[in-house]
Amino acid sequence: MIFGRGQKKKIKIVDKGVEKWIYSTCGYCSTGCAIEVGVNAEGKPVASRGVSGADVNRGKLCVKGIFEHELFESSGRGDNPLIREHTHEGYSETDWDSAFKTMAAEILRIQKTWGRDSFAIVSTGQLLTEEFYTLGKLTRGVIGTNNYDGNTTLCMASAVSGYKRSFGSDGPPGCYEDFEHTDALIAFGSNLPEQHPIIYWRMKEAQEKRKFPLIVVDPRVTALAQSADMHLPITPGTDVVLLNAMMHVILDEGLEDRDYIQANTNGFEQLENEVQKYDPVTASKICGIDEDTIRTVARLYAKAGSAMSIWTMGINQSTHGSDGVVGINNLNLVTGNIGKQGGTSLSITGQCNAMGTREWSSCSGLPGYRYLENPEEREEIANFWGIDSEFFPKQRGLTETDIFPAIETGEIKGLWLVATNPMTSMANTARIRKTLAKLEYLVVQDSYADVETTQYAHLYLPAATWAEKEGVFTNTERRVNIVRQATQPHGNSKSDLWIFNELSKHFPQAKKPEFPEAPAEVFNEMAELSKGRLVDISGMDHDKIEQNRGIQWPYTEAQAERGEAPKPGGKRLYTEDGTFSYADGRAKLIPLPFIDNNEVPDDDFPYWLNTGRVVEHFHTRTKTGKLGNNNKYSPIPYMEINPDAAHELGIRQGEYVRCVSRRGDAVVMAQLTQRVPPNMTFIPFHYHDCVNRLTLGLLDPHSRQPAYKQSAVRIELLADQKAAAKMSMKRRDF
Ligand SMILES: Nc1nc2c(c(=O)[nH]1)N[C@H]1C(S)=C(S)[C@@H](COP(=O)(O)OP(=O)(O)OC[C@H]3O[C@@H](n4cnc5c(=O)[nH]c(N)nc54)[C@H](O)[C@@H]3O)O[C@H]1N2
Ligand SMILES: Nc1nc2c(c(=O)[nH]1)N[C@H]1C(S)=C(S)[C@@H](COP(=O)(O)OP(=O)(O)OC[C@H]3O[C@@H](n4cnc5c(=O)[nH]c(N)nc54)[C@H](O)[C@@H]3O)O[C@H]1N2
Ligand code: SF4
Ligand SMILES: [Mo]
Repeated sequence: MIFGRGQKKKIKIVDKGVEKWIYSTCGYCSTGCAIEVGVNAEGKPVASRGVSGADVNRGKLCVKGIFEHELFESSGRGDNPLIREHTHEGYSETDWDSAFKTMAAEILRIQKTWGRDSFAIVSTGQLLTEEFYTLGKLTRGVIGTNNYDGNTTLCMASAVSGYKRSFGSDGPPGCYEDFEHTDALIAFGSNLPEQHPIIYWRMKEAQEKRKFPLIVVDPRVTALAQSADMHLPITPGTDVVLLNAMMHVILDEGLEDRDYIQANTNGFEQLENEVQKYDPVTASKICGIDEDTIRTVARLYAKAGSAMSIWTMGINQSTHGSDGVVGINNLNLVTGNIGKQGGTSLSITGQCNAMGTREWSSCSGLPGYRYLENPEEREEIANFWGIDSEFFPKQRGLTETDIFPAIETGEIKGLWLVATNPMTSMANTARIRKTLAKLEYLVVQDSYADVETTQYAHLYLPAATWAEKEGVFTNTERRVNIVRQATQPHGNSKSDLWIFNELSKHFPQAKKPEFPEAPAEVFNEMAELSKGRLVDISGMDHDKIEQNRGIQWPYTEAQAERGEAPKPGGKRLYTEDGTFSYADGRAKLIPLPFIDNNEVPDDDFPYWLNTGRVVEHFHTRTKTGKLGNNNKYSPIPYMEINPDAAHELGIRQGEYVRCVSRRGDAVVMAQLTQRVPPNMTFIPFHYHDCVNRLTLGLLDPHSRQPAYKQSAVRIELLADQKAAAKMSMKRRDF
């Protein structure tokens, strides 16, 4: 039978028996999509759907969000706390109370023997904000170690550092609505269609209406680069040079915004002197972008009515990460593109709550963007928590990337990992493995018992995840949105908030902060502490957040009392002259001399190793690796290699190769593609025992973030393809 258009067989949507939809916010990336979890008559989550009235995603979800309800009962989840005395022994199950008793006793023993800072804590960007705030309170107010950081050092540290250096405070100034007003957009090292698919959709919708030019700076022909008006395949690690050269052109041709510079910035002359050295001809030899293109892009950006820059890990994960961010801020300050519609410097965040940890976890300071270095701010928090301010350290301790070397040197003896998996996500994992094995005591608190780090743990604490609990996330555009509990925690796992609260009871201090149990109460504490701060959330509470489908900060108590409804979107920072966070209200223009200090390809290791992500997987695959609908796209480790390079090496599509760096080797399947140039390979970092065996991870001097995207490797075809295939298929594991 021939079907005409009108006679097409109707697609039947399977009735999943949803009885109730529960409001939540996606727990993967920082886009912050509002999502509803459908539960059936037995209370079991059976579906996910986007929330149409939410400004962020307007009903849409990507391939991760749409299957998110499946993760609650995915394999490998932790049921009960597990304990053992030595890491070569098997685990036995224990009850929560015994787990807390031994954990507190071990922390106290280590601190008594080796000093307060010898026990370190490393957390994440994936807890709820109330949990971050409570962990911060426990760490800063009770346990008292200064070696406390999060995986955000692997992710957003350069953005934080760059914002602080330029504007005097962290806090991305723009919002998604800027796409609807901008006249030019540059994306630096950001692959929106795969990593933030719904931000991409928002951007694309806006671009289709107004046809503003999109310029993509990325050494790879990413999905975003494919749809760009101009693609600048930059030499890895040299964005600062491109930015300096663009400013050279802008100043040389008098295209800068003098009025804005005079009213809002310091340091113009120093910047001008530095960028004079970066004429496009000289710069093109370093950054690989030809001089005419540099000039064209600079003119286009400066002449646009409003222009915006976005960036992600291509900038942050570099030895010039913080400088790259400052360079982007310089460009936007010089062209008057901060705090105006469509004119901004917008860091696209990574994890669902990387913003929440920056604002409230006290990792690098104290709650609400307060500094440990500031005596009044120490006093304020100590009074609020009812403790002695002398208990606080007077400056920030080690970052995650410095905590691991401090374990090697014996300075740190105990470690508590909360929702992060450094055995797969840190650079040079062979070294991380040895480091973890050296610890006297390791606690792993994770939603999955089979996460690689438990191999080295003395105690494993099973945590509830995402919509098994309640609290808020902050997304890329500073929007606070709520996760409501849709289902009970798996097995005997508990919310991270409950775990922190219970553990606090096992410390003996007389003077201790209070630890409220209900997430809404914890939120109210943060709201109180936010009054008058940049991150003012004092007009919000849990119910109001849900009613509005998320609220962007700042939203103050005064606004709420005046009955001013939160705007649906479009909120910006620094919209008026002289409102930057430095004492004089001005932003800093900072000169950025470039020193080439990366590992670069040579005769022995002739290819750039670039690393990153793919749309269907999230990070170390503890979640997406277990979900058939996500894992089936890319179940085994692979590399992108240019067909010309593959031809030279005698490698055909689908063959297995060994990739070797100065640190180690990894076996991957070759995918031939023009996405990478002939001198580069790209390997997603989602797989255990794979690309991070190879990476060097040199650190940015300001942010301590690793340069995951710049190492050198050689590539060898494996002689025994059958054995490699067998080994690789075994690794499909989940
Ligand atoms: N599907 C999915 N989405 C995610 C995540 C995930 O794991 N999976 N993770 C989330 C998190 S935590 C993060 S941080 C974000 C990351 O989001 P993105 O940063 O967009 O993703 P990456 O693939 O890490 O890197 C982006 C690009 O940087 C480019 N790059 C490499 N070196 C350079 C350079 O020197 N200069 C420039 N300009 N570009 C360079 C790479 O070629 C790559 O295409 O994604 C978030 N969203
Ligand atoms: N080569 C290379 N390496 C990279 C990167 C790269 O681009 N290239 N990117 C870096 C970046 S940007 C990032 S953000 C890091 C990410 O690195 P990781 O943080 O190590 O990666 P995840 O797999 O997200 O680890 C989160 C862990 O938390 C657990 N978890 C999830 N939800 C919860 C919860 O509610 N409670 C608890 N307690 N546990 C939970 C998960 O099961 C998982 O084990 O990787 C970095 N590593
Ligand atoms: S774009 Fe990000 S927040 Fe939205 S559904 Fe996908 S993973 Fe979740
Ligand atoms: Mo990240």
